[in-house]
Amino acid sequence: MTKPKTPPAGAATSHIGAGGELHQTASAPEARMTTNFGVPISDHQNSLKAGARGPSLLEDFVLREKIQHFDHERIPERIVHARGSAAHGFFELTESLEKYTRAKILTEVGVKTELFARFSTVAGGAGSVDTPRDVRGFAVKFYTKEGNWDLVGNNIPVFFIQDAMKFPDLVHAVKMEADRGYPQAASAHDTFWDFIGLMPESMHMIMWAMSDRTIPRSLRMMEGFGVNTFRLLNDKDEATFVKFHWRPKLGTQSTCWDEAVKIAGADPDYHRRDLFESIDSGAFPEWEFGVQLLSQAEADALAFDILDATKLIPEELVPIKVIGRMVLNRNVDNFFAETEQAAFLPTNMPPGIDASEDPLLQGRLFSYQDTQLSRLGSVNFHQLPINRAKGCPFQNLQRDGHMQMDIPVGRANYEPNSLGLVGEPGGPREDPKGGFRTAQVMSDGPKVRLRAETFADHYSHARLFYASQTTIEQAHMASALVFELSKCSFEHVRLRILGNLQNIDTDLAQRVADGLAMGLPAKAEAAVKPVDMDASPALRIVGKYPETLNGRAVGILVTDGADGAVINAVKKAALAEGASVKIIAPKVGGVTLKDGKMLPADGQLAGTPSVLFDAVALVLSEAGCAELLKESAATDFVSNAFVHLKAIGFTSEAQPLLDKANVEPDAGIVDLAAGADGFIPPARTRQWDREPKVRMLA
Ligand code: HDD
Repeated sequence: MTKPKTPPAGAATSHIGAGGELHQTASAPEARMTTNFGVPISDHQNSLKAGARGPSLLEDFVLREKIQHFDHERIPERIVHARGSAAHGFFELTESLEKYTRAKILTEVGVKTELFARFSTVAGGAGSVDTPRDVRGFAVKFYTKEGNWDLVGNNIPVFFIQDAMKFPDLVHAVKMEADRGYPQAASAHDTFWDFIGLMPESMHMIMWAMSDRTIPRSLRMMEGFGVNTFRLLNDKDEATFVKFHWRPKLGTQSTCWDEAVKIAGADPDYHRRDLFESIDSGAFPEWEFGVQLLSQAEADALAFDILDATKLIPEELVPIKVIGRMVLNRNVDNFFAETEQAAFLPTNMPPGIDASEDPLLQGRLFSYQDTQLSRLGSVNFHQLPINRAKGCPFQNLQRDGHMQMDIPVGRANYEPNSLGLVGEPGGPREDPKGGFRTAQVMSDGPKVRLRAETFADHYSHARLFYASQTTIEQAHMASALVFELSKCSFEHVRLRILGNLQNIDTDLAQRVADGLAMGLPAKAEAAVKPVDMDASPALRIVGKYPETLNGRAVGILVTDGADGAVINAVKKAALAEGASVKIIAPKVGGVTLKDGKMLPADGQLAGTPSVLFDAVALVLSEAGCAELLKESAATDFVSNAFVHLKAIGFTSEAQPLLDKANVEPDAGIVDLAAGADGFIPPARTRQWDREPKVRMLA
């Protein structure tokens, strides 16, 4: 692929002047604009007309080619995960899994493998916002030496349904409603909760979906999971079950719900921008890569079925072995060519990795290849630069088709042949030893449409997840359920969910019922009586992420007459901890500081609200503060920072604004008179203790 070069200013100009005279400057061939077939274009401003004021001519192939290309610039968006952001990077193995697999990517320690990672929301369209309550896709394409490996996961380790047969129903239910075309990118509506209430197998995933995991602070601060159980196969074709995990170096961090809602308006591209800017600035996002490994006997000994994607294996039961890392270090050059055309296929597995019989995964093995055909329009989509195997050659005898981008050589396009192909006698042949082999799994049952008995327990894992959360997170889940169900207009839909919740936790069910001002219905009938599992603290977020300013954003609100020394001290201390810092002022041109110096602003107050930062400092002059008291954007800036549990540093001149915003003193409200140091520790995290004072949690 060639990158278009920007012609030097004035290199290729040609236009008809007002008096009809032709102005021209010749340009070098590599600088000039051409048609798609290389014909140099003399005028890119005006269409060909019969006279300066006459009709345009059909003969104008330059205009027609340009408009026609434009007319076809969009392709169908993904039916799910349409909204996504991506970047390039590498995977580096730190510990070999040689005993379990012959996949080179998992056995060659120290080798760096190129990769492409795409993160997405699920329900919204390609132009929807970044911060709805939604599961996030976490898809990684490794360009291995033995073909592409696509690990197409989510930021949640379980799924809503057990069998691929129900996937179209799930997606129809969550996306905008069929008759009215709304809501966009939201699960808070009747059809979703109607379906969920009728599908008790979804209850575990619902607990995750209602947790803060679905309102991530940043794509760089999300865990990732392969979700389905896969197999590793070693040289002797011995199989081991495996679950794949990604753990962000910055820890798993979330926004507050009210904050996420406001970010959607303030910066719909919040996550996309954050990913792009962090990579652009050299702060490369990084994840640890881990595996949970289980023999058949270990899997059989578990109280649940590892082929059921609504169940997780607590890491307290089977520890996660960290074996590598992923670093994203290069932004895409072209969003469409790379992020949009990237086609992930769970069937892309190198030798040594294999699928399991998980009936959800089995359906996925068909669906992705199929969807790419309608999305990308050709069986040759694997030849697009972003999808092409890069770590190794690809050669076979498949030929022709729409948009064949290569020129395959040779006379014989069949196998076996004895005419020679690709320079080798007989052409490419299968490799029984090194090629992909499937695990030899016994399968001799009758053909049936049945759900295994071992899939029947729909509540124990939901109980495990809820019971493992901190009280803060449990309260957020109850509030999220109240919010979502309050958007449902059918009482029977709400009641059915409440009945299901009773099988998870009676206190949770009661809190949600109270939040809806409804009575509690009877427990939903459970196919299998739920059991209590040992809590898994690893499933929490609060108290688990590292308290650090690394990767976080600090906003400093300033006015004319502010003290530059205080601003610099806050900025220096925050930057030293790895934060990004922005100056916000009433006007984007900046402010004149106390010492008369100009300080340019990075953002104007109304367009840069505090929801875009993790901690804020108010460095104001007395007169500046008096002006801000007349501006609701300033009061909102402060009161939102307070109710979103952020640290607020302030100079004494800002006190009237704090008072107007109803800010009450606590450990996160820091007077900067003593220097910036006191502001840094609370800025590293949220002030969870403040929450009960500012929010009526359900
Ligand atoms: Fe899927 C896209 C993840 C179940 C069918 N899925 C898609 C993407 C992710 C996932 C991350 C976006 C890839 C990208 O960035 O292009 N999907 C999952 C996970 C699942 C899951 C973790 C449960 C374990 N998916 C699932 C099922 C089916 C599909 C059961 C169908 C039987 N998924 C698709 C799809 C998509 C897709 C329709 C839409 C766009 C695409 O494939 O390329 O084929």
